[in-house]
Parts: sequence; structure tokens; C-alpha cells
Amino acid sequence: MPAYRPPHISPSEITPKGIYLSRRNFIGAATAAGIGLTAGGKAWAAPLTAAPGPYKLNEKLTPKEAVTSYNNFYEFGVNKEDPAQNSGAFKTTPWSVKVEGMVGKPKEFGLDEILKMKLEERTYRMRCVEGWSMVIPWIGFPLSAILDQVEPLGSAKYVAFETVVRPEEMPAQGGLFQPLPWPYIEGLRLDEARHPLTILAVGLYGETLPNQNGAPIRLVVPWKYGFKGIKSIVKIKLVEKQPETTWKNSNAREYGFYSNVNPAVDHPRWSQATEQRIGEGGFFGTKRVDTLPFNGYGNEVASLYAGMDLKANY
Ligand SMILES: Nc1nc2c(c(=O)[nH]1)N[C@H]1C(S)=C(S)[C@@H](COP(=O)(O)O)O[C@H]1N2
Ligand SMILES: [Mo]
Repeated sequence: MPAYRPPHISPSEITPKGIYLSRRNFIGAATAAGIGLTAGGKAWAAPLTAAPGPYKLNEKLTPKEAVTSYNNFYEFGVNKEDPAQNSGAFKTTPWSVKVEGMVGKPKEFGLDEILKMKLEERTYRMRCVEGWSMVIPWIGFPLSAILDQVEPLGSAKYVAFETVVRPEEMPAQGGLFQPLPWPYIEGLRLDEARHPLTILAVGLYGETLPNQNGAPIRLVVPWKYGFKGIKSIVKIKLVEKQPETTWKNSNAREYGFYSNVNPAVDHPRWSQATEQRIGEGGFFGTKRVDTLPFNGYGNEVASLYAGMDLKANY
């Protein structure tokens, strides 16, 4: 039996080149993604239209092939190519999301209803705690649109999220080696959840989300490390106390509740000062750029943390 694997592994810890994918696997997955098929042969994409949203970014988009073949989704395996290769049998219809807890009007949202929300294109800079980043044209809507409908009570202070548990369709949930405890869980403070930058994404690059990116609906919080962006959500619960989160539970010294992108707070095992833009300087390029406080969204979100010590609240 493999030993419990240290949670996140910085690519630079594995190879000096900065990328630990095998070239052959990456290109194989990218080709499959490019023709709209996962390795399992299932078509995943349907066109999705959305109006341009706020927060324009003047940065080069990460190629779709990289966005859809270099993923973290441990339910399908711990290697970057696993989610694209092992998620072909994952069924995303029918689907619904329960929104419950401290709310006046709990509600179960069916996927049809979700897809009728006012969808926007939101191109965001995304930063993984492992030291790489992408620029992704998401399609989604503000999480606040759903929160408004359920009418949070005054006592609600946090929002807790849960990913689906389906060992029959998610190989790493059914295998002997369990990389994480399931369900994958995440959380935000209510004001973070209501911030206009925080979206529920249902698509990217003009199409419905590929399974490997968290179909049919996932969270995107661009000023936080990528692991806050919980995928394939089935439950959203308004709660009074700070909820447990998967990575903090697995290693609280390395991962906090807030997980705001912060170049001044190093991960205990590597620096967070710079990042590798996946797909720039060639697919396997090693060019690194400076990481920005709040991933560059400081003007929008720094006020949420006024008076907080962000070194203690990492
Ligand atoms: N359910 C679930 N959500 C998850 C993860 C996961 O393993 N399981 N990985 C997280 C991490 S570490 C990152 S960096 C992002 C990656 O999202 P992407 O593959 O769409 O780029 O998803 C996050 N959401
Ligand atoms: Mo990540």
C-alpha cells in the first residue's frame, strides 16, 4: 500500500524543469480534449453562450488544451493527466445542488434551472498553491445570485460546499489508495461568498465544463489558491461557524481556511513568490512570473481583510 501522500506537491520539487507530467501523457490528453472526447470516449462539451462580464483582463489566455488536460481533481487520481483520462464515465445529468442550512428558503436547484441563470464570461487569473497559474475564460454567474434566492438568516456567517461522492464513477474514491477523505469540502466567509468576483462556473471557453474541470458546476474564487475552487458541487450550506475544509483537515500547518494568494507567505515546503504560467514560453516552458497579492485582485478584495493579520490567517 502506498503511504499517505503529502497533500500538494510543488512541480519544482519533482523535476528541475518545473513540470512533472510525462510529455507523452500530456499530449495524449490534449489531443483527446481537442476533439471533445475524454479518454473514455464520452463527448463532454455543449456550446454555451454568455454575455461578457466585468473584470476584463489583458492577459494571454491559457490554451484550452492545457486548461482541460492539466488538472487537479483527486477524485479521479492524483496526477495532472488523471482527471482528463479517468472522468469519461462521470455522469453529470441529472444533477442538482441543495442549498440549505441557515436560510429562510432552502431550495434544490436543478441543472436546467442553473443553466437559465444570467450567464457571464469571466476571464480570471487562477493560481494553484503548487506554484503554477492559468488564465481561464470561465462562464458562470455570481454565487450571490443563488444566495439571494435562499435568503440567508442573520445568524449565517459562512458558506460550506460539498463535492459529490460517487465511487462507481470516480475511480480514486473507490480504490484502495484514498488520496483524501471524501466528500471534498470547502468553505468561504459569507462576505467572501457574496463578493461579486466569486462565481459558480458552468462552462469555460464557450462550452459546458469538461468533467475534469468540475462539471457540471464548480466554485471559482480568483483571489484564493485553486483548491478553494471546489468542483462538481452537490451541496451548499449556510452555517454559523467556520466550516471544515479538506486541505486544512489534511494538513493545517500547510493550508489554512483563508488561502488568499499571498507571495509574502511561503508554503512550508516552497516559496510562493513566483509562479509558472502554464502554456507560456512553450507548452513546457519554465518561465516564472511574480505572484501578486490576492492574485492581482487586491483592489477588489483587500478590504474584506482589513485589520486581519494575513500571516496568521493564511
Ligand atoms: N472536488 C475537488 N475539487 C477540487 C480539487 C479536487 O481535488 N477535488 N482540486 C482543487 C485544486 S488543488 C485546484 S488547483 C483546482 C484546479 O481546477 P482546474 O483543474 O479546473 O484548473 O481545483 C480544485 N478543486
Ligand atoms: Mo491546486
